Amino acid sequence: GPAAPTKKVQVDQVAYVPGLPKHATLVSDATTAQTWTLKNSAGTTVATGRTTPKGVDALSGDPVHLIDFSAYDTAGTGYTLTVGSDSSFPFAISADPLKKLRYDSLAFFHHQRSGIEIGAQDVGAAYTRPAGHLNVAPNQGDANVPCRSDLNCGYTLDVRGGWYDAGDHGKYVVNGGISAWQVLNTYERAKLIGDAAALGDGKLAIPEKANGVPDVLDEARWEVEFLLKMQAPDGMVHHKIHDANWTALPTLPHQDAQARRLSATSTAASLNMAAVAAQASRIWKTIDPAFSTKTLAAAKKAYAAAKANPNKIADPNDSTGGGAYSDSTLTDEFYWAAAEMFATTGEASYRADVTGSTLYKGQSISDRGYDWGSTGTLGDITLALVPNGLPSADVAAIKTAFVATADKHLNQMATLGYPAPYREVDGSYVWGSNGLVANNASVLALAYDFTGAAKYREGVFEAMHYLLGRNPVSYSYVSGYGGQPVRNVHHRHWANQLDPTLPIAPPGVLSGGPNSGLQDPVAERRLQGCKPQKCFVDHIEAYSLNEVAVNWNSALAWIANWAAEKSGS
Ligand code: 9MR
Repeated sequence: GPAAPTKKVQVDQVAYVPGLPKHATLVSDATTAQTWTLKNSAGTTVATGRTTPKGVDALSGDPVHLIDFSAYDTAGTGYTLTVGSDSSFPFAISADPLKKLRYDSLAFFHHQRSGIEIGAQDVGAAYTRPAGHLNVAPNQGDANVPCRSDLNCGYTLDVRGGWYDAGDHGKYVVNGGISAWQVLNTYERAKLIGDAAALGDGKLAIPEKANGVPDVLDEARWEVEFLLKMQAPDGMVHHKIHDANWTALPTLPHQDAQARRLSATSTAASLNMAAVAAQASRIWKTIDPAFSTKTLAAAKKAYAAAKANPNKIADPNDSTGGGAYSDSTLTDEFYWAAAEMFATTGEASYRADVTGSTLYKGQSISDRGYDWGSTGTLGDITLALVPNGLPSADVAAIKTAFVATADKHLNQMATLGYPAPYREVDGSYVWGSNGLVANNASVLALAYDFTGAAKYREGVFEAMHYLLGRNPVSYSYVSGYGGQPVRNVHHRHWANQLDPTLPIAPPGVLSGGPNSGLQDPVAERRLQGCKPQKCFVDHIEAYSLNEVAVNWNSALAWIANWAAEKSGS
């Protein structure tokens, strides 16, 4: 069966931030309050208090008590919380780990780069590897990739570069696009209303670290350039490129011997690329005017092509050798692309597409959250942050929708033993639940940005605590962080569980997290009957709940950067 939770006192195994609330969870059948003890690294008791019994928790099935040690606020490391003979993992009271995580979470993307050597000077000896998919044997490479044989598209494309999506070797426009967008939005938000100095040049260990351009932009550009290459001669954008069959585990990118193929173009991919390229155009406007012009031209062409082909849906069964990433509802992609085109150009036609959308004024924001198939909220984030010519009442309505959704999250979190701002309407957790937790935390963060109300900031940190160990499986879902971090994420290079000469994931990588769908053989075998937040096992073959992916790490990077900014820098 699933590994039993290792702890009865569940804490953020990394850090609580001085000046902010500090909550933990006790698993106990006791119906009366219990005494908790906070000890420092010397084992000396520094605070005590009583738990609040909360009964059986809906998302974990655990009988839980709340521990509130907010009143203790002395910075330090090596604290533990104890109830009876049960102790928590140690943790810090400090902002320092978050200030490190903001960069480690962004460093993930460099590891995922295709088409370039990952150098030891940037990533260390354990993670260095040759460039992948540059047509160097045995790679067949991405330099001149034909379409799948059933498509007869009559051309090949040079689609070298970009980021590998996840633990696999596929490159998928709709998921790569939202990830690049979110990394870019981390910067754009900081530049407009936050602390952009923390995201300057020289902050990441990447080849471009001394080129005078913020590293976070250099990293995202690696993906944006790839997205542009996926554009077909008619302006539509190919949905994805991947191997004919799934590569074995482990296989490093340069060892992949399989044929690579473009899947058909899709309306979703075209709109996604248009949105990200338009966003890139305004961000690089003064940094690199030629790139800004190039991205806007590609965006306009893709947007026009999508309007002319409004219902070209990616094949939902095209999942041999790569994920399908198929989505049949495109209202949100149209809205997001229109919002980015309008925010960048101010042109009337894009404005009409924004204001004429059924999603206008915050209608796409929901407490389920946003992801690769539900992108309207990305447009709303842009319209709420980037100055534009829309009526101020309409922009206010968008902000109000963020705040109303944040209130729903807080209401739900107040009922939970392990508060996380996410659940499906049926109470389940889906593939990539941690990504949804992090994205919903960004909605709480924006509600704080828009209102300044402390409860929303608190909600963001509660979500972070869930991801970093205050959860019913006692894992920190971020590699390298905490007393029991995930080690065996599904990845074809970080496959130490299968080959001890290979590394575990580097620090700062987010596991997809619990998935009650049990969609892989390990999950099916080991997790039958699990409660949603407990449907997790740290096993490399459990790809439906322990893979890593660019969209989940971009969500982590967004909230880690926000949280670091709000922890005092
Ligand atoms: O994140 C994707 C999730 O929403 C889907 O339910 C799942 C099955 O289609 O696919 C996930 O994405 C995977 C993709 O298909 C292939 N690369 C790895 C991705 C993360 O597991």
